[in-house]
Amino acid sequence: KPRVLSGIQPTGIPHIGNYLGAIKNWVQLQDQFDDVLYTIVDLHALTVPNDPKTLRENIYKMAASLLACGIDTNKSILFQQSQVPHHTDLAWLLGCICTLPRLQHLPQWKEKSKTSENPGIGLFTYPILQAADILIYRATHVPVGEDQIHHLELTRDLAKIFNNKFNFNFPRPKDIMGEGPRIKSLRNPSAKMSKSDVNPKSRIDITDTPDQIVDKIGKSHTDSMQGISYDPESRPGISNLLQIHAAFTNETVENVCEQCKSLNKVQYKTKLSDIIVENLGPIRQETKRLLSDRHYLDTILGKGKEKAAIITENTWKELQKSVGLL
Ligand code: AQP
Repeated sequence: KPRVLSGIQPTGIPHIGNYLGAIKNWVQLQDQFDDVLYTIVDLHALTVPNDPKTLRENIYKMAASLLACGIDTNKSILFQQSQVPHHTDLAWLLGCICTLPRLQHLPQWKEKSKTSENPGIGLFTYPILQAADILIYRATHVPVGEDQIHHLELTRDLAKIFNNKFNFNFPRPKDIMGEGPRIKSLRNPSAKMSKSDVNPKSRIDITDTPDQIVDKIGKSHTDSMQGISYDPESRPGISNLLQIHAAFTNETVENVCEQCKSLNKVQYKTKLSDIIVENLGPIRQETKRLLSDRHYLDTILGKGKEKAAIITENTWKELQKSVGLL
């Protein structure tokens, strides 16, 4: 039976890259599948230095943001990863069958270990925990960004090795690539838009005010060429803005270009700012409203945890029997 699972790190308010590249797609998947789980992966957020107070706050911020964007707990299960203990239990079992070179070759590790000072073991092994997040639910479909494809491949490999070794029956999870584009930083269009970018002007958060949106789009990095055209190679800045535009209005980039070809860059940036302000307005207000009701958020996450935990309990029992612990 198909089951969808995906996760997002509570490392701050989601930006429009997270929204257009992942969350918008998650909202649609709730109507396409009967069995859908979304998890706030707080244990993954611990792989980089974290202040406890900020993390606690970020978990609420992420829960409120996801609900405001349209995640509906009548259609999907929304829960906090750390509150369901068998994710880490399974991660241990998978870690015991995963070889060192398999992790060392992952492109994200190669990249992240270069930029982090003294990276912890958690940053190295987190793809194993990610595999456990998926396999403990026997999820069959995982919406992922292209940066996560290698980790899903690892998940499939570990499932296969585990199944062969212990005569188990993990399914082979498929990736469903979201249709959303990869949104680039507004300050450096060769880098992706990221929550952890030190420059807040590089991204638009889903709770940014109209003034902030106008300011960030107005100051976004473009080029000295005339007019509006789509060419990610030679015009990465303006092409990024066109992608954001098309994703918000559910049009093709070609269509958007056609409509805007007579505008100059200042006029185009004003038009795009208006579109973003209009689309994010209700999300900003709803996130703010939900954040002022912590009791409600606790209730939602509490119920999600209960539902998720029930699913994992049987699998964990079977796993223990298979490996000889029970
Ligand atoms: N720039 C982006 N464009 C499109 N999609 C994006 N995603 C992230 N950045 C972009 C997608 O959002 C989902 C959740 O991502 P995450 O928060 O779990 O981790 P991330 O990919 O590492 O996102 P950030 O914003 O860069 O966070 P930090 O800075 O904390 O690492 C994923 O599906 C991701 O593909």
